[in-house]
Amino acid sequence: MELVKKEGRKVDSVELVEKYLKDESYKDALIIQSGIIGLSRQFLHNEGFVEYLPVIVSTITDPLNRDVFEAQIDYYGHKYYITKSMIVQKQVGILVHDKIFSFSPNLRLEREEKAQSGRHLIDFVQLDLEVKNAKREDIMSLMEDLIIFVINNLLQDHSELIKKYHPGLSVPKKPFNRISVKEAKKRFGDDYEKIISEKSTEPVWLIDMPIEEREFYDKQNPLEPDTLLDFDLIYPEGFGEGISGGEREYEYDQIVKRIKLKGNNLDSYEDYLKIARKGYLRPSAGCGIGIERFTRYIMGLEHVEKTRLFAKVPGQFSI
Ligand code: ASN
Repeated sequence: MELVKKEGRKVDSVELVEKYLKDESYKDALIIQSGIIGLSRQFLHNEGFVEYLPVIVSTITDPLNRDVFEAQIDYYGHKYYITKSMIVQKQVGILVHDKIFSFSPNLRLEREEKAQSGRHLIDFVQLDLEVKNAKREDIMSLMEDLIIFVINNLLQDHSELIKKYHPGLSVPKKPFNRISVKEAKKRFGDDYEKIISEKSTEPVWLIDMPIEEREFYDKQNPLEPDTLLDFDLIYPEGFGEGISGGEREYEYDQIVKRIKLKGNNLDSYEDYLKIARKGYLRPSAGCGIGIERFTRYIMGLEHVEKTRLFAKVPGQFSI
């Protein structure tokens, strides 16, 4: 990894505290966020899910295949990676319980340019869930129900507060519209994700990502082998991507083929590949919904930084 010569901006800790005390939107966003967490948990418990505690360090984590810096810790002569997502642990978790979720803190050391996107933090939490033997349709439908349940309840319990920040927010209608990446590129060009988000007034599913654009664990579509059986959810009104997920690869040969296709080194996945080689992995599907982004969308805030205390914006250093 190349060295970063430029120094990131250090945020003054006292100024930060003063900002939290002066700007009421932090306090208000945290009330909504607390509601999102409680309602999502209630919804998933009602659906028969078991909550797992998050895994923070592991010998293996999501490769992500994006331009982020590696975060690793040397410990007794071995390397621990800081979790970028719990995808691998979820695939093992569903062998123990069929339906699982976790509020999983993820560290992704994004480039500082990402600070401008309005939706990137290097340290964030996703509600990550996985279901054994599920298809992507099942997870998309489940997430539609979860979003509708959460927004419906929040609009009832905190209508004045939400109206103050996001007066146009309404409960989305099921089923959400969907569009394939191929179709989206044809209609809107390379900037399709941004355009779809800005043009929409309801959330939209973006499906069938090109195989080379996503990680090895999202399942290749056998009927259309250049695409995956996966999905993203795009929030309306320009709030951008908020969920990603899909069906999973679980067969050893296919996983190896997919890791090689991404040009990744098989050795780094040995702990995972050993489990796959033994034939333990099972079909599953799942996804993750970013808690800060969900809060930002509901509150209609300009930047995710406003949705939590101690937010870590790419390129900045703070308490
Ligand atoms: N949580 C995502 C999923 O389940 C993976 C990710 O965060 N990269 O597909």
